[in-house]
Amino acid sequence: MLYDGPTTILEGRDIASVAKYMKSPQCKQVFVILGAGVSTAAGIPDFRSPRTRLYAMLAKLNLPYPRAVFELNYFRFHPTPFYTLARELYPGRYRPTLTHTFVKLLSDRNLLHTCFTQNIDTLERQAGIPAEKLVEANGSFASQRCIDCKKEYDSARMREAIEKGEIVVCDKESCGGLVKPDIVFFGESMPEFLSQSIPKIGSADLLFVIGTSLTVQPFAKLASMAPESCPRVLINLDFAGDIGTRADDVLLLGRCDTIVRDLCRELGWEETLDSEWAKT
Ligand code: CNA
Repeated sequence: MLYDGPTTILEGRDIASVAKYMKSPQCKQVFVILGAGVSTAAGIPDFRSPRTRLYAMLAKLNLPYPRAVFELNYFRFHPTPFYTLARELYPGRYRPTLTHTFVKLLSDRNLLHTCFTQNIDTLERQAGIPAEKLVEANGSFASQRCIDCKKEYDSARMREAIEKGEIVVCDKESCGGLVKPDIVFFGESMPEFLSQSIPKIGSADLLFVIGTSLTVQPFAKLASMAPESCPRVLINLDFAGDIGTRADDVLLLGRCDTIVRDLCRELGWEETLDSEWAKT
């Protein structure tokens, strides 16, 4: 049930009230949760849109079911679908969006505590969000290793092979295991740093949830771990999770780049947003 009573911390549930709160001394630790929706404007579709090129490409790869592309047991015997996807999403082909740049501005203004991302496209890094404030919960293409002996593989050689469409095999003598980017597959445990970072959200003064359906764990529960005293702002095309049920939840439904621009205008950051984005 959406809450429609009075707010307790914000003056109202709108962009101007969020901006005013962000400029107040109460707002010191901002947390951000990102999902596939922040990268759609960069040209990387979320996996929910059947009319996209990525979806069509996956359909042509004869997967028994779409999520098989991220399953270790399937990969072990059929690495081509994942390698094809990796070639499509490999860092360097896409440019960060205004929304990624907004998170970088939060960091530049010493407001950002942690940005949790579910994305594997590394656009947060490309936007300049510092590594120590970034939790790439599903891993990334920034490193890779053998699925059997776990030996790391050289990044430049990996990039070259992926570009050529070649499957990479471990270079340790007599191993021969397949090399896989450090993306978390179904059935693999979440990185340890993720479980260490999750409780920190209990100290949030403000939470932005952007471009995610909040349907995949642990993200589905992460937003509800923010304290009641923390305004939560959802910037998304649709409703997500339980955001909207608390007094200081703000629902900003629409395209994230448009909403982020409106918020930056209200904050007096719009020019910097554009100049920082131009550098990406
Ligand atoms: P999702 O479940 O596909 O949800 C995406 C959400 O974003 C939906 O609610 C959309 O309505 C919303 N959305 C799409 N475009 C916009 C936009 N321009 N502005 C605002 N909202 C928008 O994706 P989640 O991230 O919630 O699901 C988690 C999966 C998807 C993770 O495991 C990811 O690894 C995986 N994924 C990642 C990428 C990537 O790295 N860019 C791409 C596709 C899927």
